[in-house]
Amino acid sequence: LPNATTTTTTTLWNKFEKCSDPSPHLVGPLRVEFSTPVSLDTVRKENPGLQEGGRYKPNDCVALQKVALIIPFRHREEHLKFWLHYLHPILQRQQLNYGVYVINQDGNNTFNRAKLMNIGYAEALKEYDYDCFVFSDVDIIPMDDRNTYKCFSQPRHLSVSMDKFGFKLPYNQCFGGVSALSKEQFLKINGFPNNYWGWGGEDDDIFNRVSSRGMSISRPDGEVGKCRMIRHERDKLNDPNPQRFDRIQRTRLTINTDGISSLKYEVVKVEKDALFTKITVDVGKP
Ligand code: UDH
Repeated sequence: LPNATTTTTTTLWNKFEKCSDPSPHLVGPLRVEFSTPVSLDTVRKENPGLQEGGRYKPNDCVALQKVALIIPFRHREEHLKFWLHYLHPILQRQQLNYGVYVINQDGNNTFNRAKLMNIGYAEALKEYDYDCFVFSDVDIIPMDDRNTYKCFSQPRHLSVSMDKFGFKLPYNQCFGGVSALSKEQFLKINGFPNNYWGWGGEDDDIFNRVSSRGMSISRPDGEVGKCRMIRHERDKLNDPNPQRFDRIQRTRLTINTDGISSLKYEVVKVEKDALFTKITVDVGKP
């Protein structure tokens, strides 16, 4: 056969084949810095292969997982631009079928990170049959694309060696920052708690949920798991929650009644950008 015909046949064939694991497009360690601001327009131009709403799937093979990326959000526009600038190319090299959901808390009540993540799970599933959910703070960027933003046989903690903690895990039960749960794992723990208002504790409650349902935490090694956090001051309306210490003692008593099964909220607005779907929600107040 002439070469051209052979190539065409191979391409058509691969289109219906599963993508290989790991992706052949990974490059390893990445330069990550936040000194030069990026504009959304630049990031849009850098990522011509996206579908409206920040959706992507590889066009030469079938992605191994359908991943919804959920970002709890309010007033962090500058951080979001860096996140999109760095993450879109990484996620495409990882050959994921993915969508980016920015869950924006409306109004001026106390921030509720875990509830926003529950809402992201529910809203993403209304749009597409995702099988994996990656929950990411807007200000954390991975420094190695081998840290695949997908799900594993156990709930995954991805931001394991952060610059702000000297590239070490601050404590063994740590599950904050960036995590990944399959739909099945998420439902097994009844999702996340809805009643942690303000900063802190909700990530430890999620850890307790995972271990009380007999699961363990999967993590990349400390090299692959390196990430940078964008430095920032404490946000308004997200002061440390004084109830957090009591609440995390009671996870086993609250897990069945408080979670995705009891989630209540109102969607205020849905906006589709080329780079993300922004869902503004009323989460209520404490
Ligand atoms: N978030 C927002 N808006 C807010 C609060 C939180 O978008 O007003 C989201 C955002 O995705 C953020 C995540 O929730 O990445 C976690 O909140 P955080 O960044 O406040 O938590 P972290 O523990 O920082 O990273 C705590 C404040 C540190 C102050 C240090 C002052 N030098």
